[in-house]
Amino acid sequence: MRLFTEHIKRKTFLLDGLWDYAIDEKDIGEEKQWFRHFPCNAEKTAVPACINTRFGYINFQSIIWYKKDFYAEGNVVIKFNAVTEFAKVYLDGEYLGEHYGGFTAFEFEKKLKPGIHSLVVRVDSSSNEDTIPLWEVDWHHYCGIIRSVEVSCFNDVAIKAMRAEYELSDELTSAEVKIYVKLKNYLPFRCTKLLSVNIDNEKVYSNTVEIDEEEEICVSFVLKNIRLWELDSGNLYTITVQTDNDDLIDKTGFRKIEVKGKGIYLNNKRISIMGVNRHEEHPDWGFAMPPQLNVKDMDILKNLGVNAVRGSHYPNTQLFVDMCDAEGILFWSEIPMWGFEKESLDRSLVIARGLNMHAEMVNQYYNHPSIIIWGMHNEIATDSPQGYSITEKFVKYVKSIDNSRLITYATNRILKDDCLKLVDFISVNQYVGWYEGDIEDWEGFMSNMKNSLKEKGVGDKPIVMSEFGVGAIFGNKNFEELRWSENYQVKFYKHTLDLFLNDNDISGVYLWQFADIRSNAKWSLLRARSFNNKGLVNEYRQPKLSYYAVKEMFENERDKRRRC
Ligand code: ADA
Repeated sequence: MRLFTEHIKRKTFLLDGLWDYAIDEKDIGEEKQWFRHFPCNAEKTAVPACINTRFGYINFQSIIWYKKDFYAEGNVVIKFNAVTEFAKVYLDGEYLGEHYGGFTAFEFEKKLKPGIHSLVVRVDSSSNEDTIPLWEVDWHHYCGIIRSVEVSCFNDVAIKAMRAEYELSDELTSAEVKIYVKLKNYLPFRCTKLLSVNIDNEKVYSNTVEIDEEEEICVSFVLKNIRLWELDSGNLYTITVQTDNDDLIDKTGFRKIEVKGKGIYLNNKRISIMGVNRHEEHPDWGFAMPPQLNVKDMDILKNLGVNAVRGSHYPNTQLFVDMCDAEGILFWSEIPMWGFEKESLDRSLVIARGLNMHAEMVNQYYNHPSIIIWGMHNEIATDSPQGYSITEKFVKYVKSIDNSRLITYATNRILKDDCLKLVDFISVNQYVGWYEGDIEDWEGFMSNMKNSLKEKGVGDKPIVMSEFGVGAIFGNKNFEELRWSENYQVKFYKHTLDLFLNDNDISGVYLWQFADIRSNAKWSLLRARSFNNKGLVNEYRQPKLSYYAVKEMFENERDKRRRC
């Protein structure tokens, strides 16, 4: 699940494998107490996986029950790395807890007698006006237990979390580091433990701590001669927190990201983002891509020469973000709030769920140095008071829990957007040359946009072109540059990249998109084959002509910047 070992001492195992499952489209399972008496005709399905990749389930978006028996004893924590979307969890016939939100982890704990225990999960993936995502999005609603389920057993004290905060010196050569460690004591009495914290091989803390029930320890120290985390060189430090019988290992990197005038600066150097939007999706696996497919995507991205990825439109697996950390590739992480119109934006459940999704994303991904951007939402009604109010709430909240990264949202209504002053930089989704106008109309659009931003008083903020692209059906090559052909896509990117990468007002690009994705079958005229076909590679990662054209342009740009 991660690129490195998280625990050496902790007793932990995965429940991945075949589980019993039963479909509950009529929603009778709770009444019939399936959490106690699981249907006896239940068949098997794999976890982690999306049910939709099985025969006959492609459009399934309703309730499934899952069951798995396992042996454990003591203080047991069951961690679900992601369940899409609404999970109710029962253990040995009793309700344990519930969680809403499909792309972040959650856990429940219980003291168990030695023996076989029965875990039942009711997964509801239906959508309505209160769900994030809404029912209509431009991707496929895959559902199920999409990431691993992990069981850990503790005798006494557990290391629950570790967060590494730091402040770099002006010269970026040293850092004042604060490591916050959360401990939980499962014993019914106060307990004493020797706690140590190492950064790489250097011991920065070793002390006896006393824990009642829960304790947070802050370890402060100055780290000198820092190897900075940079583009293309993901210099990482390993932080190991341990007691006599538990441990937590994580990696972080030291870097400074900020906005100055119209530029985005990493470690005091202005950067030009050369990125793609990527859905963590594959038609045979849905969201539950096996690790090797994620590794292969990273191979393809490196070969393409990107320096950034936007995890459109939901938090990605930690494994993928770990790879971005290790490769020195910037990552934009966002919650799946996509395309909300103003009517849905002041619903209290939507606001509460959105805030909670931000809280979970920030807390779980905090230590990743590659994440430089928290994305608040994508293409919502930011031209309305409701859009303003929710954006303001999100920005204020996220800044209050993490003030070390940049905040933005992607707008598809740049000329009438009312929320731009709330964010650190402006992100523009625009499809000139596809849904509107011709490729040659981009110049006119850009100059209108810049004038309008000046008039709105936000002309001094950096601008990132967060989405632009055109559809191309893999294999459709012509002598002409007609729409839906690979040749038209090449023409489009040659024109737009030439324009954006040479424009000093533009701080970066995220092409739409890395790979073709399965999409909304109802939009058949816009989504040929029921896929969004704007990928540089198709859904099986076969390269289109545009892949090579973009690779060449990114390489030239890198050379140009190296020479400067
Ligand atoms: C939007 C949206 C993407 C995708 C894209 C497209 O900008 O954010 O998810 O739907 O348009 O292909 O039209």
